[in-house]
Amino acid sequence: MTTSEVTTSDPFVLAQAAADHIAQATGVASHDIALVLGSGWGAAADLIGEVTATLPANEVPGFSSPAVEGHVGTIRSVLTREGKRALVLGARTHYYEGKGVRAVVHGVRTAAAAGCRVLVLTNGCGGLNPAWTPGTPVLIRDHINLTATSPLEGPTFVDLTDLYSSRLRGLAREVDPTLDEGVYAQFTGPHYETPAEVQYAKRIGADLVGMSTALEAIAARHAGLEVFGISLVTNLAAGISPTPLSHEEVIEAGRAAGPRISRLLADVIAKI
Ligand code: 8IG
Repeated sequence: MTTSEVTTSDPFVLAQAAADHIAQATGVASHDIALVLGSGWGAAADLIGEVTATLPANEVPGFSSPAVEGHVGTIRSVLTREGKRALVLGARTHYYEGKGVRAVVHGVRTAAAAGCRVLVLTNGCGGLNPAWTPGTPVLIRDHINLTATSPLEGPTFVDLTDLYSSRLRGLAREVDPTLDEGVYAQFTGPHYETPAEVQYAKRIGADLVGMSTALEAIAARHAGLEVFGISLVTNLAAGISPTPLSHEEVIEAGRAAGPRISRLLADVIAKI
């Protein structure tokens, strides 16, 4: 089945169609854990286990090819050493692509429809703490949604207390006690912040600035998933660093941090 063969205006029906396609194409009836890989995290799934199937994302209903270099357009099924089935979504849709919030959270809803109970959200982002040099992983403790939108429609009053599971953050700190935590502010992008906007984010309590994750986390909570969020600080946010931001810097910081964050993610997954 291709995307064009699924015609529905209900995002949950579309997610179920995607989950059905994944079950059929991977031969795995139900998955346990889903991972969304952001900037710098492309290779981080390689240590999780054995890849048993790789699907081009654009063949799965509702998914499209990613817009950003450094993002991977595949959906992989991985068998972990503990016998769990992980669904690795390498095809994130960002809000700035203009496809709407439903498209942004389609992967999350697909993960839930595929049976997943835990969602690991990763991203590359800007850091506000100067001690976080490029390549530092930081646990997301909470978020501030600055997109002025929500993935939920209608009177859907979902509680977001402990959205980023303290249980899962605890597991991560057992793996690496040096991990810091921070509050992630999602801006819409695609431009980076001005230095003034970074100072604003700092004053309202943010430690990290990015263009993803918060909307996905909200949809995940609504779908009943337990959320683990982890950022890779690939650059100091604008004005924190004396030098301007570049996409090349972001890609390079991700490359350099690859082995450490791959090991970290695999060790956390093994404990879930
Ligand atoms: I990678 O500094 C990455 N993504 N908003 N700001 C925002 N998004 C980012 C940044 C950043 N770095």
